[in-house]
Amino acid sequence: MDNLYMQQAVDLAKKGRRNTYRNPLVGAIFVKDKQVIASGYHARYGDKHAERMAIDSCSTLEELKNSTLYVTLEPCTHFGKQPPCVDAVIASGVSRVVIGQSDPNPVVSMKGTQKLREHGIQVDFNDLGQTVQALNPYYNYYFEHNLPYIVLKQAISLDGKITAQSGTRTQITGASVNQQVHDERNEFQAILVGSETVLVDNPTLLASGATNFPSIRVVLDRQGRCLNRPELNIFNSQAPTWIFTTKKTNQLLSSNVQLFENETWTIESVVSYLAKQGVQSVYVEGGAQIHNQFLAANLFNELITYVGSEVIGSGGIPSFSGNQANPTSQAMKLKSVQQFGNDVRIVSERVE
Ligand code: AOF
Ligand code: ZN
Repeated sequence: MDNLYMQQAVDLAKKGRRNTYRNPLVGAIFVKDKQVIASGYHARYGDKHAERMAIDSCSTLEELKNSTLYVTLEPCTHFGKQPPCVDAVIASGVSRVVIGQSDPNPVVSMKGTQKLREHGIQVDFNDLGQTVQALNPYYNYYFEHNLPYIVLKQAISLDGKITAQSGTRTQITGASVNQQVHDERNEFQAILVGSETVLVDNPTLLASGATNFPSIRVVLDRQGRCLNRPELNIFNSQAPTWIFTTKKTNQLLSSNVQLFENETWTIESVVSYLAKQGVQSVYVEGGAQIHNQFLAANLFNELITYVGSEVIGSGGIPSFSGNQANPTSQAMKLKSVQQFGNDVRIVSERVE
C-alpha cells in the first residue's frame, strides 16, 4: 500500500508543474484506515507547502490523529517564504511519515527527518525506485553538485550542419520543432546563447505561454557586439537579460538588462556565477562555438539534437565547430528518440 499512496503523492506533486519556479514539486497525502483523508501539493512559488495545504484542508486536526503522511519530499524545518512544515506535521498528530526523498537543500537536509523521529514519529523512506527523484531532476542536481543542470540544444541538418553558410540563418527544422523548443524553454531557469546567434538569428529567447517567472536570457558577448543594438529582440519584453562582456557601453539599459563586465570570464566562471545566483538549470542554444566551449570544458549534462530532413552538402558549418586548442570527444548515452513532423529529437546524456 505504501507504493500506491506514494505514487498518488507523486501524481499530485505534478500539478504544480511550471508554477513552483525554483522550488521543488511536492505532493502530500494523509491516510487513515486505508482512506485518503487529506491531500495537498505545492502549487506555486511562495505559496503554502504541500503538507500545510493538506493539513489546512481538514476542518479539525483531530481527523489527522494517528494517520500516516505520505510526502514526496522531507518536510522542511526553516522559515523561508513559508513557516516550517515539520512543526505542522508534528502538531497534526500523525504516527508515521513516509518520505519520498530527503531534501538536498542544505538548509533542510535530513533535519526534518531527525525532528520527526525526535518526536517519536516513525519515519520510513520510499522513492518508488527513483520515481520520486525524477519529479525534480534539476533541483536535486543543483543542490547535490552546486552547479546548474546544463542541456545543450542544437538543430542540425541530416549531414550534421547547423547552417549552409557562416553568418546566415538556415531554417533546419519545421514548425512542430519550433513549438517544442518554445515549450522546452519553460523548463529552464536560464537560456544561454553566444553573440553570433543573437546577431544572425535575432531570437527572442522567450518561452511559450505566459509566466510569472520568465527564464533569464544569458548572452555571452565578449566583444560587446550586441551592445548599442537596442532593436535586437533580446532587449524586448520584460524577461531578464544578462550580458557577459569584456567591453564597456554607454547604451541606456532598461531595468530588465544587466551587464557583467569582466576582462577574464570563462565558461566555468559564468556557470559558477549562475549557480551562485541560484540558477538550477541552463538551456544552451548555441551556436556551434559556444557548444564547443561547453564540450571542451566538460560542462554539460545532456544534449538535445533536433535533426532536420535536409542535406546541406559541402560548405556548411558543422555543429560543435570552433577553434578549441584541444579537440574533445565525449561518449554519450542515448536517452530518447522522438519524431516531430519531418524532424527527429534525440536526447543523449553525458557519460561521466
Ligand atoms: C516542503 N514541502 O511543499 C516544499 C518544500 O521559501 P519557502 O518557504 O517556500 O521554502 C522553499 C524551500 O522549502 C525549498 O528550497 C525546499 O527546501 C523546501 N520545499 N518543502 O516540506 C513543500 N515545496
Ligand atoms: Zn515545507
